[in-house]
Amino acid sequence: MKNCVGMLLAGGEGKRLGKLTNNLAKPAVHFGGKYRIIDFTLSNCANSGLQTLGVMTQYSPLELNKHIGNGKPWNLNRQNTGVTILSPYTAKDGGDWYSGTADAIYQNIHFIDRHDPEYVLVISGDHIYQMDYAAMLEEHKQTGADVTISAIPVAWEEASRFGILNTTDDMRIYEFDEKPQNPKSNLASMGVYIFSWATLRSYLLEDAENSQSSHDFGKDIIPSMVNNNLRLYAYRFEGYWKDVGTIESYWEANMDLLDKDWSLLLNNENWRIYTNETNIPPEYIGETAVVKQSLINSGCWVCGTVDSSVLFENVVIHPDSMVKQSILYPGVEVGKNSILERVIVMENTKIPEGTHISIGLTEEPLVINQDTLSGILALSYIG
Ligand code: ADQ
Ligand code: ADP
Repeated sequence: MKNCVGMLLAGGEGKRLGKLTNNLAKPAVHFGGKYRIIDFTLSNCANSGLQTLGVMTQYSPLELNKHIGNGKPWNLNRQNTGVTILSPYTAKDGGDWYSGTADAIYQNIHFIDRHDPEYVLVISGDHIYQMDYAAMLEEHKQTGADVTISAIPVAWEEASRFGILNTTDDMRIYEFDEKPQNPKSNLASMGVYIFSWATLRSYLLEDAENSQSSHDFGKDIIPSMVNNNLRLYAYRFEGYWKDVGTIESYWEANMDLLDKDWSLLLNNENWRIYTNETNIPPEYIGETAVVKQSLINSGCWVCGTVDSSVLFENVVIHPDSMVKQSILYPGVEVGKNSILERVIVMENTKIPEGTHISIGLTEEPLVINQDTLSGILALSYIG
């Protein structure tokens, strides 16, 4: 991966994640009991042997920047290379906001040029997956492609949320539709691209001059490359991949960690997911506790029932309460005799004794924080 620079897009607002992204960039949202969403992509970079990574932040970057720090957990704390946070203000003179994903790369052309790479890997900070980018680069070289796009089949009813590809038998892409209303295939772009830098560079310069363009990879750059008959190839990814763009898919991806039949393994020794570690005491499981099919992080104190749930650090579950199919962020406390089902409870929320909130399987899981709690209790979501 020496002649490849990674560019990680981590600046999207993530509106569809609603309350989870108030004051927080989507890639920094908590995930899986001890991680942030972006840890999966950062760990993929580390495990693939990537040495130079630029992270483009924009919307509410404070916590994200703090989390990434000097990149040590991901072995990206090297001198000269390693990880560099690229905020719009440090980019081009004057520092406009990034108007689209391609503009974010365009404004950082000087950063990429400094490393003079042959290839550029463009990735997103909001996907849950374990992927070896080095294997993809190998295929990019073998096919002699200008662009390689990682692709995976998705459920047909979800296909219009993605960029959809059509390929020949040898995986050459002859058609690309960004979020089509009537998809002609269910092979979706994962938003993971490897470009030959010289080609991408010239397209970015041209795109920047085009006032009709929205400066977006999916909407502008890729379609224009297909139109110009460049060599675009799809790289078929085999494995777990999820775009956690909505509350429902975010909740599902957390639940997938609890299902032993899924192929997303946090205890895969060959593909560790790294994060910033904190130093807190072990969890305590009391004698009245019943815990099954759950992830329980350090510092938790459990005396009630926890079933099919994800508990981040320092969560307290008082006796005679039940938490099911839920995600509890750090420092949440659930009072006695409470029932929580299919909810996401945000940091340090105190659920009072005797609370009953059950969200049905057909409804979107409910996000609760201290500010919205009293309103929710007044409405009493009793299932
Ligand atoms: P979307 O998921 O809609 O589609 P988009 O909103 O463009 O992708 O965001 C991609 C990534 O870039 C996200 O990680 C986001 O945070 C980040 N980002 C967005 N705007 C940014 C900006 N101005 N500055 C910095 N970062 C920014 C894309 C592709 C589809 C593909 C899906 C797969 O366009 O073709 O199918 O990803 O999820
Ligand atoms: P279903 O059986 O519900 O139709 P799909 O295989 O179509 O399931 O995928 C449903 C969701 O799971 C999609 O969002 C997809 O991205 C994700 N997914 C795809 N491959 C895997 C996998 N190997 N393990 C877990 N989830 C996956």
